[in-house]
Amino acid sequence: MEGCNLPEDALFLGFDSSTQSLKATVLDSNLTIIATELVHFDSELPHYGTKDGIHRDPNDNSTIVSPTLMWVEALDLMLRKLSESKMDFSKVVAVSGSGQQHGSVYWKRGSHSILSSLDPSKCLVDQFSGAFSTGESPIWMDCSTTTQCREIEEAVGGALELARITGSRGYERFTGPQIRKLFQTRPEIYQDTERISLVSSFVASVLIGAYASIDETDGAGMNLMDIKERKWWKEALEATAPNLEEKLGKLAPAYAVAGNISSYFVQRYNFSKDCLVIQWSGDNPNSLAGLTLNKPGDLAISLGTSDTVFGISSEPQPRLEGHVLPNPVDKDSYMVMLVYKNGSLTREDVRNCYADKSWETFNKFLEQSPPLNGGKLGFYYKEHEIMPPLPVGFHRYTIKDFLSDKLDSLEETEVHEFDPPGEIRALVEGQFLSMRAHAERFGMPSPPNRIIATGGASANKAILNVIASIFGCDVHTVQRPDSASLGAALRAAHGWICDKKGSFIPMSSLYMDRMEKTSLNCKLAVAAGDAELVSMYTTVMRKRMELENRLIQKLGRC
Ligand code: ADP
Ligand code: XUL
Repeated sequence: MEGCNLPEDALFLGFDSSTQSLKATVLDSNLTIIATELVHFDSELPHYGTKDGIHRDPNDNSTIVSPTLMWVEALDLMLRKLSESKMDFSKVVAVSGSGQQHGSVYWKRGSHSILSSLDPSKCLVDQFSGAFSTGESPIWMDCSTTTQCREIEEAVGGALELARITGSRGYERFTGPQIRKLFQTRPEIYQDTERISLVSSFVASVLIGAYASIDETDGAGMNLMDIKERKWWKEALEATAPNLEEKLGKLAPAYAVAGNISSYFVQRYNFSKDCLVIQWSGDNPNSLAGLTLNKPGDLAISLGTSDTVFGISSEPQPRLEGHVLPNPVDKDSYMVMLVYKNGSLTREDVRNCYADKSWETFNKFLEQSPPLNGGKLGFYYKEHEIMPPLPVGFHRYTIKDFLSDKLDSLEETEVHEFDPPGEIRALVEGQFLSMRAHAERFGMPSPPNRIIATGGASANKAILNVIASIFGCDVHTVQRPDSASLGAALRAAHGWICDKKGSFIPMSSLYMDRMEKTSLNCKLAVAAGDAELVSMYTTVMRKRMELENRLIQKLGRC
């Protein structure tokens, strides 16, 4: 296979519209990062009143939304910031992007004409204020749709059948159950909606000035798509809401062209009218691309607002736990993924309580406390957890004879609190013991060939050390922790080259033979932990799973 050259002067722009911020990465034709930028929602757009990018319903903490217009205004601000930093938009030949998965946008009837007639003398936010049938987009942190999940599962023949066809059982944050809830509780809004976008296809729509398709990878996060056929699954559509297919539009591969950038951006920011917008996709799929994950034994761990673990598989078996999605940069293989809702915000919460609100103190405590924590184990759920499904609550135990192999004689004592170093270690070890146990149960390799860590918390070496000790493999990192916007920029280049060649070409042909010279190159951050310690962690992991099962039996789903 030959490598592919990109035009010498070309730039590729990738965005990531995530929970807490909008980020951008610009790659040149050598796949070197030449610029990055960030818009932080809470601090830079304070008039939306978000905390961590979201609004929680004060009367019902399972309902979580974000203001749709905030994402539009963030794009205004991002483009302004990039242009003030002398970004030459005329050199951008392709743009793509990443969106937090599952979140949905409801376009009001008639809004296609707003999209197609934007006035370049005005900012975007003023022009979109009347475009949505509801201005609040449900996002991935919402867990208010348990009833709808069970209804959809039952209608299609059970949870396992839904998982077998769509890649996942019914999950509260998935877009299908969210749409069903809207249809059931606010039918007038559902009727007044002409199009439903995901966060990813929403921003792509703004960029092309028309409704962009949902891509076949992010589409798998909806409980509506047949992952093998890469088409909407009629039974699931019917079980969700009436006339849904017409509101969703067609699906498209992630590497396809969504359209040319609209004249609004050509006139206002001097983009070339030939600049292509490549389909946007979800943040985890974009990270998979940005981390250049292509071997089945490689595992990625993303430590952003959510913690996720994902890898590649050629013949995955969807189960009641975890998710299977089509690989965004390959036509035949799949992406397998586990998702934790209690990621960075829970680490921040525990840090604020026990480590003076400082990562430095947090790391000092982590390093001060011994590996295995003397048998102190913790479950920290600041949010309703997905993996496993457990409600908000902190549970701490000390385990007697924690290194003995006997599970049936597990003796635990529930305690109110540990000392601060013990709290920090129980939190971090607990998160990664759970990740390893669930990844193994899902059939992910054990030990992995290597782990590539990304996301905000992957900048923390003390956390990476714990990962290497628990999983027993090397941990690598990329140049910048934002692999989602990097992956989007890389996918922009990939989509552009597929379009020029007139057919799909493997993504790796963009960087083969020159990986080390690009910004995609991973570096070893921490070498695999000591084998004896890994085996002791295996024992403790089994005990933790036993405790987790007991908690599920006692407390049930969220
Ligand atoms: P998202 O893309 O989901 O919005 P990011 O990947 O940008 O999130 O990660 C943001 C999170 O990174 C913050 O909530 C913060 O807790 C975490 N973070 C940043 N620096 C550190 C650090 N040194 N140690 C641990 N966590 C960190
Ligand atoms: C994936 C998920 C989260 C969001 C966060 O299923 O819910 O990782 O994509 O942005």
